[in-house]
Amino acid sequence: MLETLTRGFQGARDRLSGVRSLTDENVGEALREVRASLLEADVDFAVVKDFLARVKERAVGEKVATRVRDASGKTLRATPGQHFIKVCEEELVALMGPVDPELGRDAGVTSIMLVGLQGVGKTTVAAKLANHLKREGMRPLLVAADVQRPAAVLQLQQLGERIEVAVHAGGPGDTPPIICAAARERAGREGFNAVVYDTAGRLAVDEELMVELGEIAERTRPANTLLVCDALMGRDAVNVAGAFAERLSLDGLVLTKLDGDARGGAALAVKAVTGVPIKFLGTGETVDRLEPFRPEGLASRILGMGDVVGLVRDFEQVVDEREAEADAERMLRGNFGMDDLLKQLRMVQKLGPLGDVMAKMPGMGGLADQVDEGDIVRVEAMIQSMTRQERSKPDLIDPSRAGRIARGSGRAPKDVTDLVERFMQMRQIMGSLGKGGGLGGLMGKIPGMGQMAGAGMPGGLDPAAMLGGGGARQAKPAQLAQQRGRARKKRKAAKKARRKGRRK
Ligand SMILES: Nc1nc2c(ncn2[C@@H]2O[C@H](COP(=O)(O)OP(=O)(O)OP(=O)(O)O)[C@@H](O)[C@H]2O)c(=O)[nH]1
Ligand SMILES: [Mg+2]
Repeated sequence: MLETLTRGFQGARDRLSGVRSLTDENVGEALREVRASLLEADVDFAVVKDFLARVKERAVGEKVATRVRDASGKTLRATPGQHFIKVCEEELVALMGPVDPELGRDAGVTSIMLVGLQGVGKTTVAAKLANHLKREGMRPLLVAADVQRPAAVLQLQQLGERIEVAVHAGGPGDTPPIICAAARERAGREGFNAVVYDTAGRLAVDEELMVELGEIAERTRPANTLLVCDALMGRDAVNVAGAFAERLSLDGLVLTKLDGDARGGAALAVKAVTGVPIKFLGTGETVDRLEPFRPEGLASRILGMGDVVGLVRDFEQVVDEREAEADAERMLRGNFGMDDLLKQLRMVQKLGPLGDVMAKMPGMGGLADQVDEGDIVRVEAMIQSMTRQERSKPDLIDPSRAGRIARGSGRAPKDVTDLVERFMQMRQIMGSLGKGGGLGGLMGKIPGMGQMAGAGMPGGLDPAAMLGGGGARQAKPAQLAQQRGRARKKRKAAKKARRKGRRK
């Protein structure tokens, strides 16, 4: 998902690594990489041109604050490359946002009409949205308003059964506007407080479809009209959105099949060109693969820095919120042991396919396909072979203890020392992040990121590294070297920090 774009921005960042200042020339060169990837991702040409011009102007023109003091008075340093990425991030967010994440309501009812071309995923999105609303405690009704395709009603009914949501279908000969009007009345009568209308698709924007949709809209007055487009449409999504917006008042867009397309350029351009904001992303075939769209999240994923906030939200779905918050606070104070790590890893396992989780972790996008569940199992085995004392104070683990732990878990002693070393780095990084004022402080920093980048994290937090290097086992040599380099840098930084700490 969005790999093409990520590659471009990472290439740009690599080009700027080590430069002393941002100049017309080096920024221009870096932006050539970005430009190529934007065009390859099928982003609208005018949008690309505009975006690059803005980034260049700001990156070169703005006075760069390379040193800032954080709340605790520690001086943080940002490199020109980090400043460049921060500008890119802010411009990406500006390009895709702002987005009002709330769905509209009318007289207490959240009604949503889904429109779009054939096969883009309307019916799937209808079920996903109903599922989403149900989770939020609402009582949704799905409406099968597609009489074009014979199997369409059955498809929605099957989905409805799976998520245990009622489906309203018409009788023989009923037209879609009649079906929808009847469904609206039924919702009022039977106390449904959300209604999702799944309409028929056409191969192209045609008059017949527009008339039908206009009539449905008139009779049901949906509080939200959402256009569904798939990522495979590329730049066409922008044209289609324009055509629909001429006839219907669109409140937003749902961009589907982001999992199936590396380009995803539509995500960047559609708001800028049509003014229609993206509201949701579809990232898979199953009903749980729907994400409220947050420009910040997508921007940081595009930049290869993961989606920390999205990840935190996923966590919230599987863990007790208050406990998680307390854990996070404690971890951000640099106060956590191996048991906490184990708990986090188990939570990660609960979140779903590891690759999906990794894709959202900072600095992890590129490794998403390469970490397997076995890595967690191996780390788990090592932690379980530690004594309680060793778990809470991993500093105790000397070579002889490491040998014992290795024997107990069937790993090599080096695996154990690596784990401990990485753990110490992670704890230190967490500690320095937390200094900004607990979890709220961390979250506040994510969109701006400058301070986070300055907090001694060349590639962001790197949970792959926590997986005992296992994440890199199947990585390509170049990636491996890059990762090792990064890990080395981090180790050095951690050592330095430890020395400094001792001196105090
Ligand atoms: N990989 C992936 N597949 C998706 C996603 N959303 C929908 N699909 C698949 O796309 C195909 C078409 O989805 P539908 O929901 O039937 O599309 P539709 O717009 O209702 O199609 P029509 O009613 O024929 O116009 C199905 O095979 C879905 O499983 C997604 O986010 N990711
Ligand atoms: Mg359909």
